[in-house]
Amino acid sequence: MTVAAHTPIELVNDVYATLPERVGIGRRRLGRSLTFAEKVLVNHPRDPETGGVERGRSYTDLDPDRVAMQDATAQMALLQFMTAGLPEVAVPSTVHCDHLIQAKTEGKQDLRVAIDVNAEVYDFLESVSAKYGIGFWKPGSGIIHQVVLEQYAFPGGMMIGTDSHTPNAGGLGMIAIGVGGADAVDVMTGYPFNVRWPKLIGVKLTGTLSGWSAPKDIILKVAEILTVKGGTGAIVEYFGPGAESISCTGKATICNMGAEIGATTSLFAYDEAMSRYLKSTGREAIAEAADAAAADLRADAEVLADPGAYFDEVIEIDLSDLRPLINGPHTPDRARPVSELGAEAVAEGWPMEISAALVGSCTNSSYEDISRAASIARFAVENGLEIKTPLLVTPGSEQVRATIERDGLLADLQQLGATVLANACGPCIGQWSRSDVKEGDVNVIVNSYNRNFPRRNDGLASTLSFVTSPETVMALALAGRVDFDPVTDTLTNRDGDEVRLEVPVGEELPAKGFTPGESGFIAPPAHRSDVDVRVSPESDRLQLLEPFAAWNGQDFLGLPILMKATGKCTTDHISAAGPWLKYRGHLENISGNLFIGAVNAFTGEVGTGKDQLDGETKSYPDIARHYHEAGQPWVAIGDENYGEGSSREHAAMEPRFRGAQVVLTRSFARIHETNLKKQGVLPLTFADPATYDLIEQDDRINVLGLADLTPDTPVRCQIVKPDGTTIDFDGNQTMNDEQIGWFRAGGALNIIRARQGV
Ligand code: MIC
Ligand code: SF4
Repeated sequence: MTVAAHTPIELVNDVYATLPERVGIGRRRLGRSLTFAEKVLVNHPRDPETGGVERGRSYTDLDPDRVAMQDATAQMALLQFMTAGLPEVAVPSTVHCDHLIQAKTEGKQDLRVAIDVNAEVYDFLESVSAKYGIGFWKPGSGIIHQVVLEQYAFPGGMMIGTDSHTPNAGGLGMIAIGVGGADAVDVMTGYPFNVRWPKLIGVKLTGTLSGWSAPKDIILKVAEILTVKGGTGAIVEYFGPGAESISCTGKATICNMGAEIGATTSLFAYDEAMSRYLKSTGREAIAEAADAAAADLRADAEVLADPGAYFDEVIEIDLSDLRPLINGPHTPDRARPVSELGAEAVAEGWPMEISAALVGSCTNSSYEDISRAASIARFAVENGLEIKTPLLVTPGSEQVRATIERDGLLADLQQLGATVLANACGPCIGQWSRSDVKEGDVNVIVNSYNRNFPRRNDGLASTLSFVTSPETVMALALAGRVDFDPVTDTLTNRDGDEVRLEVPVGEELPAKGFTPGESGFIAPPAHRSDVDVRVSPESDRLQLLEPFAAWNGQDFLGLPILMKATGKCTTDHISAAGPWLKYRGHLENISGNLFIGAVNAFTGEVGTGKDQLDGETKSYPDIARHYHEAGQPWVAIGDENYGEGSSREHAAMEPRFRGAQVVLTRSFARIHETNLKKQGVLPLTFADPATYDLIEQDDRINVLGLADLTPDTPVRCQIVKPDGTTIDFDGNQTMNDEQIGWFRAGGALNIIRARQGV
């Protein structure tokens, strides 16, 4: 298999060749017309006649067309793939180096430093990609989701990616699902991707955006309506006349942030905007093929006429009424109109001044986004306005960077004083070396990113992060304060005049087409058997994996509670990013961050708890290491939507490595629950959520009847109080037969290894 810098037209044609027939089968099996998401799904099962199609219930085996991985998750994914004993990947796959570049000075300099500091990891990823036939995108080539949108996504395709924002490709009509590395290993080894057939949420868009409102405001509104767990187990399908008024990259922004509501993925049907984007990015042949297949690249007319009969839930948003929104702090679903932020800041005691404004991330770094931001910069310079806070801009890809440089948009931003960072994640994932504030300094930042959990951007819990559109970030950077509404308020310029900002204008696509910039793609060599993959045993950044032990057939008795979290416990709380990203290829070292952000439900402290073996208060990673060394298995307890956010499987592998056998919560985020299952940890939810409150620090937990585990049946559990009294309760589990097999084998990888005879 050849892996190129773009999806070959042959692959697209193969997908379209089966589409009409499979859509017919889908209609017959479901006995009705289909939504667009359903058409893509029914075109990708391993067996179209027998795979389950019962929403929210049956599991089905799918065959994605592609796999994409970013550097921070690819390390663990490929370390696992290496143990499976295959000569090459079974599906076209790519690795993208974007997360490990720290923002400190400016793009070029920061990139040079990153290439030096991360040399060992980049060498590993490049050599392992070469060895197994994977396409490799060098650091500097861009953020995975922008590169995928520009090169690999296509309408009606299906892909998985080891990053939660993989659904960005839904902006180009693809079912793109964020997964943990172990899921990617399944697909790369030729096994299907097994998921529960999703529920469907329809979002009908009417009207058109105008003024300061942007595509970002649509998803900020959807997040407000559905909350951070409202999309769990569902695909969000956008449709309606308003959908067609949004550019392809604007659609991608909306789909990208569907991760923030827990959705399996989000997507739009194929339309003119997508065709324009495909052509502008050099993929005329794909646009033509999509035009020919167009009837099956959108929902059936009956669905559009009566969506309530086809979707589990329908939300309607009139874009003409949508006002600019800003969400945060600490959670992406806390929304209010920009015009109301000032009053809320007074009520909450948040600072009025903004300490930094940031435009970019995989969510909002397209040509259109930057051109709208640059139009504000031009207006500001022409009218004697200045930024009142540092402004940092990250282009989404080298192609976007080179094009905005050629078109003078970078110069517009720089003239206003913006610092242009590398084409990478940077401050979106804590890769931000910031010296102007320190821990404890309560400060406000505004950005066009997607997540705003505590410590997310600069590692400081005292930073309050607000998420909004790039144009609103620009306006707030010029005001330097949160109590500014660009629609109604004015700014004072250098001459003392009051100036009202003009409504931003953007260009959907560059009039002169895109220029690719410096090529960042390395194709795998044709002869790969002699490629050497280097992992030094002395390395503190990479470590070969040892298989986890299989289940010993016994019930779990007397498990101490290593950690009981209260409130939000995202993957950032479980396995922090920022400085810890450097250990993403070394399971033992990264386990030093286990639960350091979790809020202890017994004490309210962050990152510390009681070691039940010696009674001392310690950091969670120290307790976990102690239990591990003492051979003491344990349980972790979580609240609602435990494991929200990232796809990083480290948040499941670290507990597993340190001896977690069960994680008991009020509810789980989808990717994290699967990651736990994949690694052989039992994820259970309290059948009665009130049971959570009965668990005290010195209690132990019994998990019984494990030999009789059967799909979807509750597991009998007990709280054992220090005086020996017990409280019985049920733990619900959502495993099918295959997943119960993973539990018994000590993780899914052990099954793959056994099948391969390794
Ligand atoms: C994120 O946005 O949280 C990340 C960093 O991209 C993660 C992946 C990771 O932790 O490496 C994600 O979204 O899955
Ligand atoms: Fe990178 Fe941020 Fe996008 Fe995650 S959300 S892929 S860290 S830019």
